[in-house]
Amino acid sequence: MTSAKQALIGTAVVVAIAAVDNYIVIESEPSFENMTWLEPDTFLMGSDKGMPDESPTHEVSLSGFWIDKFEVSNADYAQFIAATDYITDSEKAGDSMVFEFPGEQPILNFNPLDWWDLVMHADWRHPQGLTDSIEDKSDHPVVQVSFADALAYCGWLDKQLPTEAQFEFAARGGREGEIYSWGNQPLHRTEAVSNTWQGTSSAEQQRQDGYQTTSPVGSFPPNDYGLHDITGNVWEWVSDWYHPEYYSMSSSTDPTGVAEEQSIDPADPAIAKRSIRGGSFLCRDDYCSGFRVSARMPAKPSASANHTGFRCVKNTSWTESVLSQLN
Ligand SMILES: [Ca+2]
Ligand SMILES: [Ca+2]
Repeated sequence: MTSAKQALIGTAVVVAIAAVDNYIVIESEPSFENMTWLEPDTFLMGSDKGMPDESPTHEVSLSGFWIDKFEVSNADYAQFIAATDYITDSEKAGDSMVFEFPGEQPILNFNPLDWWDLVMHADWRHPQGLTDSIEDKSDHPVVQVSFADALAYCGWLDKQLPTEAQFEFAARGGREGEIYSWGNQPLHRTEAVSNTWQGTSSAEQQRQDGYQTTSPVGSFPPNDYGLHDITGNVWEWVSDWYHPEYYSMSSSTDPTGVAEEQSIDPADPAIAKRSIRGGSFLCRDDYCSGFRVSARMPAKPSASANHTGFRCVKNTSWTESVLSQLN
């Protein structure tokens, strides 16, 4: 037996032992580095107490899948760009959406839509425009990436974007029927468990969780499945086309969303939208609350913004993934 195969079988043994738990992590296998295996399971998706598009609560069964423990970072995305010379959609367009913080005065009649600007030369290397850089943010989540930019990265690694069902199952971490990835305690009554918007001014929120915009991935505690920032920090692209009534018609087994031509956002019906999940540093208890595990948001797939990133999944069975390491 070659030493290489011995090493691989060693990895497989680690997998077999760890699989006794509901989720596992293979730290020593590059293909699955910083990924967690989630066993096939059935869960209650959605909420009857949230927004209308989160209802009805319904039972969904999922095959097992691997999911990234962290949001994809700038360092991760830089490796992809270096290997492929890929050009993102915002680089092609020459501009992208940036949230302009309103300063230190408390915000009255908070409406984030008032604060978004199309900024020249904002892209993944310059999340807020040319005055900004990722030079000291290599461990922050990549942002200013469109749906296609996210999909291209995952495809480069032979991975996929999660479905909405996979994302919500992962975000719940086994907490059936609960509101947040950490339980039912409202954000303002907990320690800083997630990078969100807290308070009524930029200065106030910085004092409370330490970050006005993105935080390095993994800065906050993981959920019960070992996933960091699965709520908060940045919104994350998922693979489903958005439909506000999808839960009334979705498959109960591995649902993947409606077809593109069926997608509709009632607020902007002319454009088919993808879904984003998990909320961002701009969400707070009384606005957006996208960090609720059942919260859904439509997003224009060609658009990018400085509050949206992603993570990948790998839709291969546990047995196949172990065998692939032995071949
Ligand atoms: Ca914050
Ligand atoms: Ca997130």
